[in-house]
Amino acid sequence: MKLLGSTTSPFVRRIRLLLGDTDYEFVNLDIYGENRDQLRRSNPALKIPMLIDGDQEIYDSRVIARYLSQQQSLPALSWGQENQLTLIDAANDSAVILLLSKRSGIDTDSGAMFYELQKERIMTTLRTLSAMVDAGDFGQWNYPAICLHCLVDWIDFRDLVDFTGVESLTSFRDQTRSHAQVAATDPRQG
Ligand SMILES: N[C@@H](CCC(=O)N[C@@H](CS)C(=O)NCC(=O)O)C(=O)O
Repeated sequence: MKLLGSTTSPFVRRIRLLLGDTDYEFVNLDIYGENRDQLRRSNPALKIPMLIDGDQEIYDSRVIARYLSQQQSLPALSWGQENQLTLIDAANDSAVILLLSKRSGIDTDSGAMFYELQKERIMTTLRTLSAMVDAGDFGQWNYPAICLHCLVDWIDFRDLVDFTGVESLTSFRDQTRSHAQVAATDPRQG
C-alpha cells in the first residue's frame, strides 16, 4: 500500500495517523513544485492524499478513511461523527483557501466578501467544535478526534486563526499529542 501526500498537509496527516504502524510506503510530494507532474499523473483532482492499494486507487481523505476502516474492521461512523467530519473539513478547506491566497500575494484582510465568508465559516465551525470538545464529544481517540487534532495543529502551525474563545481546541490538541505517531507526523518537521 502506498500513500501519496506531504508532511505538512493536515488531510494527509489524518490518514498517516489512521494507518498507525501499518506497513505502507509514504510518498512525500512537493505538489506545488518539483513533484507536480507526479501528482498530475496520479490524481486528476490534483489533491493529496491519495492511496494506492494494489490496483485500487482512492482519492480524498474521507473516502480513504472509509476504505481503511473497512479493512481494519472498524465500526462505521455514526451520523453525528459524519457531521463532526463535515465541520472539520469545512474549516480545513477554508483555511487552505486562506493559506493559498496569502501565498498568491492576495490580501485576505481587505474585507472582500469571499474571504470574509471563509473566515466566518472557520470561526463558526471552530466555535461549534470547541463546544463539542467541552461536552466530551471528542473523548475517544478515533478518526474524528484524529481529524480535529490535525486541523487545530495545522491552523496553529500556519498561524491562520486567533484561538481566543476557542481555547478548548488548543487544549484538546495538547492533550492528544501523546498518541502514537502524533509527534512523528508533526508538520513542523516537514
Ligand atoms: N477533500 C480533500 C481535500 C484535500 C486537500 O485539500 N489537500 C490539499 C493539501 S492540504 C491539496 O492537495 N491542495 C491542492 C490544491 O488545493 O491545489 C480530502 O479530504 O482529501
